[in-house]
Amino acid sequence: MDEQIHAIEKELKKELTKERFEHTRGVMYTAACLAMRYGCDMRKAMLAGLLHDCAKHIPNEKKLKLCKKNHIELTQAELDNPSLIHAKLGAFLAKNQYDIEDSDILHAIRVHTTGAPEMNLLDKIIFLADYIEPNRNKAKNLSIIRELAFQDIDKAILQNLSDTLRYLDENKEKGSIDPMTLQTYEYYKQEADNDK
Ligand code: DGI
Ligand code: FE
Ligand code: FE
Repeated sequence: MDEQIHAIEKELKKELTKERFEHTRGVMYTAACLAMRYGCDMRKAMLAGLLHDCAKHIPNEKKLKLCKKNHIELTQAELDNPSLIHAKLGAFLAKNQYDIEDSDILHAIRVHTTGAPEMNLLDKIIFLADYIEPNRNKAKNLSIIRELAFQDIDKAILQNLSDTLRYLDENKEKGSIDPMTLQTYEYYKQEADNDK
């Protein structure tokens, strides 16, 4: 195994819960498979997958403090739902704690929770791998999205987003919908309609 990947794995194993660490490895290998399928840089996909949730274990209060200290600007949606912050803060830590300089990897980590309109291939791969990795078992339509992910990545992204929006609508205790999640859905819906 690549030395850098191995060293980061070792460090993350100490920081994350067993479940989160297993999820992280699941995302890393699922992202590698999607990178093979779609001709993306496999190593970048693995590093982004490995580090995408590196800020997840930090308590919300500390997340807010770290953002303030490091001048990381937060949106109203992130202030209202601090669990969303792990994406932006994760990109910061990937750079400053795990020495990742590649801007594509950092961007994929940054947008992995809400997605974003016009995601690049690596962004899409991490967004989807996070949703479909083998340890996931709760979401609706998982087997359909898993199959779709390897057939038509944009269709899989659209189904993922539409299911997430429905889930948030039906489970209000999970917090309000970030306008970015909605914007991402609308962008990929429009793209799909344009292709019809
Ligand atoms: O960090 P993970 O659990 O591996 O996955 P993630 O970063 O995609 O976060 C998943 C959670 O984020 C899931 O419970 C849905 C939630 N989420 C996604 N978009 C939004 C959202 N939560 C809120 N409140 N608003 C959103 O727009
Ligand atoms: Fe996450
Ligand atoms: Fe995740």
